[in-house]
Amino acid sequence: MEKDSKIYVAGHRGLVGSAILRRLQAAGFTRLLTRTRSQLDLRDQAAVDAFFAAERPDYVFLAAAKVGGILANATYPAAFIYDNLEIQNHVIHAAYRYGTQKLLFLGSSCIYPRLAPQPLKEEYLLTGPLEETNQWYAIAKIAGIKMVQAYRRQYGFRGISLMPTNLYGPGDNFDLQTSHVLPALLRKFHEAKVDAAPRVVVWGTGAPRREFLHVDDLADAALFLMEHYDGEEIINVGVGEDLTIRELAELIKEVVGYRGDIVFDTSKPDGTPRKLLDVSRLHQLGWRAKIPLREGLAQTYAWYLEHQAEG
Ligand code: GFB
Repeated sequence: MEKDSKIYVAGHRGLVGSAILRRLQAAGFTRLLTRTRSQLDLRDQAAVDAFFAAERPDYVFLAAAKVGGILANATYPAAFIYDNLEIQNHVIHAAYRYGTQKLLFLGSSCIYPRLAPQPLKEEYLLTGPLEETNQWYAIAKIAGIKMVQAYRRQYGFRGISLMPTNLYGPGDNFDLQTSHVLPALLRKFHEAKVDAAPRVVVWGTGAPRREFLHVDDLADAALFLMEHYDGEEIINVGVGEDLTIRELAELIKEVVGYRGDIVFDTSKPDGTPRKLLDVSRLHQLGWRAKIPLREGLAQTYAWYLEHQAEG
């Protein structure tokens, strides 16, 4: 990418898109294209087509998606499958049609079979049944991966797909009904501390294991791979280490400085027992995550404290 290449970041107000935008700005890219949802609804094919015809971006980071935690995924299956299929179909097809040189698509670690061996290697895709709670989202993301591969095979279109593990960081969704576990727990422990509440309720058994990557690391990996990787195979992006939800809760309790108890609500789903990514392919390509979880948590908590009034 040249510093004056025209680069479209789709979804620039989300957790991932905003981090990619910050990373590109820091690297000195000057022609960054963005559109808010009210300016351009990516579920509207004609509008996406008109945007690409007028702007003809050289590079596209496709970070626009409908995302949410375990409860949101299970509650809104239609929205998760429809919105994501629409957004990615329109953007990938328009990028191909209007001469985009390269596109980066973002999947998710939930595309892998629920009970696949750990750590999850890229080749485990489509080797078994998916996790029930987020299968709708996963199917849409798998369709996106296959679409990118199909356009490369048939048209020589240079699309690449990254599979990030669970992400967190500044700009995350802290709504307790729709968020992922990490921002939810930061908020719950913070509010319990402020209210001097005796306990914090954590969903599920606490036994599932998750891997967490700071979104600034993901953005750095996205820029690195856009510049240094051009292949059909998907690439996992993670840290290569995980912890239980119980351990995460204890760590967040410590970072927030809460002194009460932790209780588990086992009427809530656990989801996939474990999804640790195998990151050997990423390491071979020359990239590694840098932000340790405790440091990332402290920084995200500070961000939350500064911005909670806006939410
Ligand atoms: O982050 P999370 O919502 O999604 O939940 P997944 C992870 C684990 O944390 C589950 C537990 O076992 C939850 O039951 N958990 C405990 C909580 N307390 C809470 C809480 O207060 N809020 C939430 N949200 N969880 C997502 C998928 O799965 O992973 C998406 O739904 C996406 O599709 C994302 O792929 C990466 O990790 O289970």
